[in-house]
Amino acid sequence: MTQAFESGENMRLFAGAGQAQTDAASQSLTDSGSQPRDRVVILGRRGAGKTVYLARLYEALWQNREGLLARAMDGRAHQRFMELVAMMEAGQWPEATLAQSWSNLEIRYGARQWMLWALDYPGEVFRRAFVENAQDEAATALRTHVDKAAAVLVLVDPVTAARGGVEATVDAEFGLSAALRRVHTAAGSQEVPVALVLTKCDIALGHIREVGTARAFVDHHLPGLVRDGGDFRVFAASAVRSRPDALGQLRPATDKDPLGIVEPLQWCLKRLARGDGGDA
Ligand SMILES: Nc1nc2c(ncn2[C@@H]2O[C@H](COP(=O)(O)OP(=O)(O)OP(=O)(O)O)[C@@H](O)[C@H]2O)c(=O)[nH]1
Ligand SMILES: [Mg+2]
Repeated sequence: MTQAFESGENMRLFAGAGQAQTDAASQSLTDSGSQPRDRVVILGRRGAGKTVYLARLYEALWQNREGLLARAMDGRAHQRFMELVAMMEAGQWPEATLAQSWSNLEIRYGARQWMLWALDYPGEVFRRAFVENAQDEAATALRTHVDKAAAVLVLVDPVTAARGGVEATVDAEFGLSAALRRVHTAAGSQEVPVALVLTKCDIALGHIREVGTARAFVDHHLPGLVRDGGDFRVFAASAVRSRPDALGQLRPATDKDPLGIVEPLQWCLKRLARGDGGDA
């Protein structure tokens, strides 16, 4: 089951692509002097869709979709992802995440192999780390992982971005731009690819179409993030489709494949593999 956050484990928690483990073709991620940058960090406020996205991403990678293959190093992590997927197959959404958990994944992409630490954490930790600058252990750990990010996946719920209240906007603009500024400042001249993923596009497409493209949506609704967050590539994804039940409640419908969930990671890994700053 979930390997929950415990004191002292915080350095190992966050989604990270670690250094190559196996052969000469394996890719060591980049290193910026004293601060090794060896992980892919997933950022997202409360309810952004982190848990659903990670579970469906793992499922897709386990099935070797889009040329990327993943295998959890620990069977309990594999089981946890599969339980989340099964829960959605049964029409239930996961509960809001209460404890941080991590899963060490072996990722194979072409001839390269990475270790990726898939991390799931409660969205409140994101707020404490980057809006409130809190000094508690979990918030400090998240900032530490951000300082070691070789690549970042930022998950944003477009419905909340378009219609959310002040707290959601503060998280999305102030919090995310603070996190990305921190990434780029710590990285110095080193490029850290950042993929911003608009989640839940099965229900959010209307909000995006109102503005035009996914990039235009971000420009329009999150101008503070665009101004202060540095360069990022925008993606749109639907980790799971949904349909209303008899009471009109949206339920997960897993009979259709997810859309666009592998591409952001694939893009980051291509950028890291090329290491030349060019487009993938
Ligand atoms: N339609 C649709 N709804 C989604 C999708 N992903 C997430 N949701 C909805 O968003 C809710 C929150 O998703 P989670 O993955 O639990 O969000 P989280 O970022 O892990 O949230 P915290 O753990 O509270 O930080 C889910 O319960 C669903 O109602 C999606 O791809 N499509
Ligand atoms: Mg969660």
